[in-house]
Amino acid sequence: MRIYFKSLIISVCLILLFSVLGFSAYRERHMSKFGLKNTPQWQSLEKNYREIKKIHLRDLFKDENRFNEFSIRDNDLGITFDYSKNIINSDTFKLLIEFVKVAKVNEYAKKMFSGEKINWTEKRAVLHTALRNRSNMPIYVDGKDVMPEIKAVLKKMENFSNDLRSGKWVGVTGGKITDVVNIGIGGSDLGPKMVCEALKYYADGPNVYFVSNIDGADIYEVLKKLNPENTLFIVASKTFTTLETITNALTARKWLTDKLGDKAVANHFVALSTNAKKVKEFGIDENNMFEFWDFVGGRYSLWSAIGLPIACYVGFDKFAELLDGAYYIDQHFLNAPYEKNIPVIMAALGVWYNNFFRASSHAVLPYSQYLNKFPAYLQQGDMESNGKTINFEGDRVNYETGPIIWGEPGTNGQHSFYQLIHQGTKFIPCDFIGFVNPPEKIGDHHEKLMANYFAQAEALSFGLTKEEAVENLKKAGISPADIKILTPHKIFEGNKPANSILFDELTPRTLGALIALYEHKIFTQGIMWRINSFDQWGVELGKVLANVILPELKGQADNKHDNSTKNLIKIFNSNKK
Ligand code: G6Q
Repeated sequence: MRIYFKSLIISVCLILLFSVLGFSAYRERHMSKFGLKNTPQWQSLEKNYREIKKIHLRDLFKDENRFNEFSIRDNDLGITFDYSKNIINSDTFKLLIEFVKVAKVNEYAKKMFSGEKINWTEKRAVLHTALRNRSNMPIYVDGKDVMPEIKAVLKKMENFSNDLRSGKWVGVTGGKITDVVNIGIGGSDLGPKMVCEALKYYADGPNVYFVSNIDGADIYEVLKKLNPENTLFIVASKTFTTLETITNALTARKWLTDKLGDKAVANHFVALSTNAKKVKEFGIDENNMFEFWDFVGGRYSLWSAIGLPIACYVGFDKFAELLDGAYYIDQHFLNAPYEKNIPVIMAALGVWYNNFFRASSHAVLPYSQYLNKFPAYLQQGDMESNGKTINFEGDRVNYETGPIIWGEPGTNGQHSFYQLIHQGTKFIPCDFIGFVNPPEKIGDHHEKLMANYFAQAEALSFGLTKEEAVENLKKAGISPADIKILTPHKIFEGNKPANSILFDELTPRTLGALIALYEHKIFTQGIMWRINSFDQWGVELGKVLANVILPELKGQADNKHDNSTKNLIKIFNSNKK
């Protein structure tokens, strides 16, 4: 009887144990059903957060091995990624990697790279990676290998940019094209604009200007500098229906044809688009159209025909090097183990601060004037991708998703908003981006710049204690009475996290790699948050309402709105000259 009772107890215990284990495995497999926050990974991270938030980076750095443990060096690319100045210990790191694993980031990445329609709300594949596929591997969408078309457009871009730069392609009056104006907005503007600025040092082609805003001031200020005989317009629009772009393109066409006649359009206009019909209707010959495809999202399109202004500005070889750099990171992202995978680690740390420390923003601080447009570019890349509230199952998430991305190049930011990062009440993780060797070398500018790059991350992490502040004031000969008043203001709490991304050089290849690192960071976070990073329905409503209001501003329709909008429109209309 006793033996029977004992085995009964053991069996009950075993059943309980297996059902708990089985249940947690089931729960991992069905994250959505239970909600991310109820997964064991989330709960373990929450527990780790409660412990680690009491520990200062000063204490974590008592471990001399910390840099070795939390940094990655890749000699082939010439990049060092130091993430040791993050508020994590080995346990946190393991748990974060565990979270990436159960989110199945690599599985989803493979789906993206192989052309599966992971952008399910638009029923589209997401294949910006195919545009920089430097291997001979075919990539299929709906059973068709897309690589031959991609290669053909790259060849066409190469021929065109060579002809333009060499003077073989001339204006209607035989003049060399000295100025190129890219007319596009959003993804058809920010990427190529950022890259042209970043590679300015290498520029040896025509001047390149970017017009995006529907505000007439944008195109007016560009056109007034130019001579139509030497100007080429690139109309960049995936849909070729975007109000801003078409309005600017029509203004440009009028400016050109008023001076050079209708025939001039053939030599002075090219189009980058997926919409051949609309391009034709606009009056641009199909031969002068550079195609791209539905599987290229706007904000991921600089690798496609949308990169034509880059090829014109720095030459096609440099554009190809940009693709090489991105391809290098694609392979790293697909193949490196999560523990050594830079974009995965960047993403996991971002989730750590966003969801556990409740950081609502993330600063991107390039210590390179050439990268001055990088934060603005990344604002679209990140915020349009991960500014979502609906998860894979169509439910509203009950956790935070994409943070606010912002930043300015160092050291300019130091003389403006760094005060708040150091001593304000907001918790802001920062990415410091720097280069060991700048393209230009002028005196000791670079050492001075980089001294600030290293100093700022150090100051944010370690701060200045009360004792150190008092000591400094004493050394400066401040009176005891004033020391008492000043001390609280002189303390830097520190414990503000920073990633340091340090490339050996700024070249087209490393720039391509940098952009791809952030693209894959964004992708990884989207998967971890279980949202679609590749649609952008949130930009639609405002466009629809603007179309309703436009005729009201022209006196062609009645002003029927809420009390505020109605009165604002009334004031606009009655004060219009
Ligand atoms: C990006 C968006 C958006 C788009 C612009 C311009 O991912 O889709 O920024 O790039 O609205 O669109 P068109 O290229 O179609 O003019």
